[in-house]
Amino acid sequence: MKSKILYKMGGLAIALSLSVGAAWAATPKAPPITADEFKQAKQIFFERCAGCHGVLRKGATGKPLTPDLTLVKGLDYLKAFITYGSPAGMPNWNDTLSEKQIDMMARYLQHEPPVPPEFGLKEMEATWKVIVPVNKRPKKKMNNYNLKNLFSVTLRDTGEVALIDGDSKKIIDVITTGYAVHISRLSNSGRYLFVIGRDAKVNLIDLWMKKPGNVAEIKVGMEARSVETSKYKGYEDKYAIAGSYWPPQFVIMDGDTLKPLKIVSTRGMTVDTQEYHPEPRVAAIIASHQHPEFIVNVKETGKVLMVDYSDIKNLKITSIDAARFLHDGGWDSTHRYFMSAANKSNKIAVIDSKTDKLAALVDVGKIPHPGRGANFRDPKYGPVWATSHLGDDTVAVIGTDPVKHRKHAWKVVRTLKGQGGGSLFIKTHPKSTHLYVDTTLNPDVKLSQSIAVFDLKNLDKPYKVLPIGKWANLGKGAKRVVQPEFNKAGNEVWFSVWSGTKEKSAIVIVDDKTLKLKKVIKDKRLITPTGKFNVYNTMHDIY
Ligand code: DHE
Repeated sequence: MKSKILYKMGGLAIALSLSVGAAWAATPKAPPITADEFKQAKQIFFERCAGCHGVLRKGATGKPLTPDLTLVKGLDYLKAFITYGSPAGMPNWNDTLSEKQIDMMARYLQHEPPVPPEFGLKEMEATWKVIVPVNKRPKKKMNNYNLKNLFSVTLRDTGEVALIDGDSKKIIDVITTGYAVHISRLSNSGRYLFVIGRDAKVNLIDLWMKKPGNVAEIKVGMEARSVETSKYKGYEDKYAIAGSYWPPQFVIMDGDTLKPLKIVSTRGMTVDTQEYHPEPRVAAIIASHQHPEFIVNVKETGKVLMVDYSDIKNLKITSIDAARFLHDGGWDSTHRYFMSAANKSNKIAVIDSKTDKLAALVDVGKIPHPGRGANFRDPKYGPVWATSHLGDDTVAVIGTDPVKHRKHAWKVVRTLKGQGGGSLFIKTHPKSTHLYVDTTLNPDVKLSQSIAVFDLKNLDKPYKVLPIGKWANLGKGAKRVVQPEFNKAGNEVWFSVWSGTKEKSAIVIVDDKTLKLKKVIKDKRLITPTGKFNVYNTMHDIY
């Protein structure tokens, strides 16, 4: 069944078509909630809360929120908690949700969570559309864009991505996608752009068309964060994979049509206590360069799955025990070792994609959150990879060269002190001598609006602070600055600035050499930009 609702998000009213799934039964002792409120609260929970608390509300990065716990807390406590957040990492929602919505959410949380439906091949096929068949697509690039310096930019609250020309800084086009696209990934050839929405909708965009646009789409579940494409020699552009939070599973698809081929559940036992987990969500996925494999992080069980796609009918999966709460991560500079954050375990798991074995578990700071992390050459310790943290102000720098710097490999060789906790992403580029660290979720507005820059030639020097939020010149109100991303040449860094409202979004571009403001992109179509993915850097895993 489909219904239309109107709801407010950071001052922005949005009409959304919603698929209404599971049935709902009132929970005795819980405060009253109408069926319509329940439906709205369910959608807000899915869009804003499920990422941390889990669809079944059994807890993940965030606390469990099942009625046995929430009923005891009561309405006022829950309302205050949602309004003001907590120092432990719960954001404050009073600038995103209205008072009425907060009251509704506090009541909703005291009711039994609805169990969303499963999503098998039949359900996926029912949503699968090939918009432009392969034989109707161009045989060569039909536009004059410099695709290698194109950026795919998530427009969070409108369910779109903007394609921005990195040379002219102009928006080439805005393409309709799933809701709040989480990441963009490029096929090995750079022709196809894959994006995945929080609502688990995957869009395949052909960048060779005169006007790049959607050529296929599919919904692979109810909630998802990751998509990737095959990169091993002989399999370039052949397969795509999407991992979902709900249902907990991944699906391998045809790379040029998104036809679903093989669905694999990730439900199973945890690596430590070896007990059953009903909702082990698929977090980061990365394509191996060593074997025809996808590397799949299963968050709650703490397993890294090496999924061999060379024979999909007789699928071989090597399961590596890492640590619970696997989340995001990226390659070391050689593209052999996958550095994967087990965030609530405060560890980085190092996966050797050549031997398909765990190389090390490295203890780092509190709740590492690298994005894809940052690779550079430390003056003293050689090649290193770094992560910042959500839970403290440090940057952990880990040695990654087990051959020439064996003593330092898979050890934290330095701990840099950044601006504060609440960091989401960290970035550098082989051509840069700077390391950029955001503090997007820091409760101190001064910090969430600025970026720390370390000098990679002298890491003992204090970091510089770039007032990105101020440079965006968006008027009063708290801004969040998120995700540094380099252009192809490695001489510009792009930052998203958003405050949840239509009028208050921008991309700020900094000259990497001078650390001075180069350009601010503002456009009425540029609404709540979050992740930005440079085609060349994403294709070649450069970070
Ligand atoms: Fe993300 C990466 C999950 C919140 C923007 N985020 C990832 C990845 C995962 C993930 C698993 C790695 C994907 C990969 O590499 O295959 N993110 C989650 C969550 O579960 C979480 C914590 C809560 C949620 O409800 O989703 C969450 N993420 C956010 C945000 O609030 C951000 C800032 C904006 C948004 O989307 O609402 C956000 N996440 C991003 C971005 C990346 C990302 C931009 C890719 C960074 C990169 O450089 O690769």
